[in-house]
Amino acid sequence: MVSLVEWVDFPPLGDDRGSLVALEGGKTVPFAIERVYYLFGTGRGVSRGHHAHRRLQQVAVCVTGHCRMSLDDGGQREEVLLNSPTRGLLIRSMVWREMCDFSPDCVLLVLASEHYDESDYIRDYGRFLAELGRDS
Ligand code: T46
Repeated sequence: MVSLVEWVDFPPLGDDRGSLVALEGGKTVPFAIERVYYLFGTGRGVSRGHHAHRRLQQVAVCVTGHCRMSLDDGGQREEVLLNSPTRGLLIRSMVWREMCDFSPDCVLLVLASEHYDESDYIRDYGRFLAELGRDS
């Protein structure tokens, strides 16, 4: 079975002054970037996400701290730890995602292939399975 976990590596361009990572749409990021947002200040014990996107593709990079993300394509579920500013997680369309275990300093940067569109969200797991053609 093909893994849902696809990492995108961002080589650090630092020197003795410190580190720098460049994120370029269509190059280091495998789509044109239409939107950037970040999650921060997530409280202890809070779980976020709990949805899928019909079309949207994203790359999530934990630039500070750490959190966990689970990915579910309706057939398998995998969980990863996001804890590196030089490695992003590619989240394809029609993948259910949940995030938890945010460290207090976690800043999760997300690069998105489309502008914000609430109609692209599937926020009900049964509906997600139905749109995949699977029984809940
Ligand atoms: C995702 C995970 C990783 C906007 O108005 N514009 C935006 O670009 C975004 C992303 C959200 N919003 C609004 C919608 C909600 O009223 O901000 C509020 C919080 O969004 P949401 O509850 O969807 O947040 P998360 O953390 O559950 O999910 C977010 C992204 O929405 C989602 O696409 O994949 O982060």
